[in-house]
Amino acid sequence: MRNKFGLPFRNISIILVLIQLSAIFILSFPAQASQSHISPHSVRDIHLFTVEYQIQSTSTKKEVYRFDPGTLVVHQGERIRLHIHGFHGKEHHFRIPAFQIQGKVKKGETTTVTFTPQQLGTYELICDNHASTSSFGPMITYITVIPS
Ligand SMILES: [Cu+2]
Repeated sequence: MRNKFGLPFRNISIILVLIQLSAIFILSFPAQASQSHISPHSVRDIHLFTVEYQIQSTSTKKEVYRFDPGTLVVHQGERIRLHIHGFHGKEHHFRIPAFQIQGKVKKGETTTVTFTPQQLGTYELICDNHASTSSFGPMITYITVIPS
């Protein structure tokens, strides 16, 4: 027996069953409910690079060391794993005084530090070797903590 589409009724029954099974399958995996985009167990990896800029002309030669990027935005209570990659400059001794962090990164190496900012505000990650313009800096990244 065939319907007006020329399909046997048995085939339509099979299609209907497949549609029902698909719906059951899809509904059995609800979308992850997420009130906040910050999971207490997750860690966000951020990569920072030590770079050097130079200009040279017949009359002048200047260079400056920088962290790239120079601004980071993180959330309050967010676990951050900061990887600082040494590209340019032999060695950089850095500090994040607000988070009681200090360390050094050497050329060709990566130094990783972790922290979980609790207070809103903007904090400095500064290189002591290149802290000001007189020492080929300032080599500073500003870490801004915003509400989660
Ligand atoms: Cu430096």
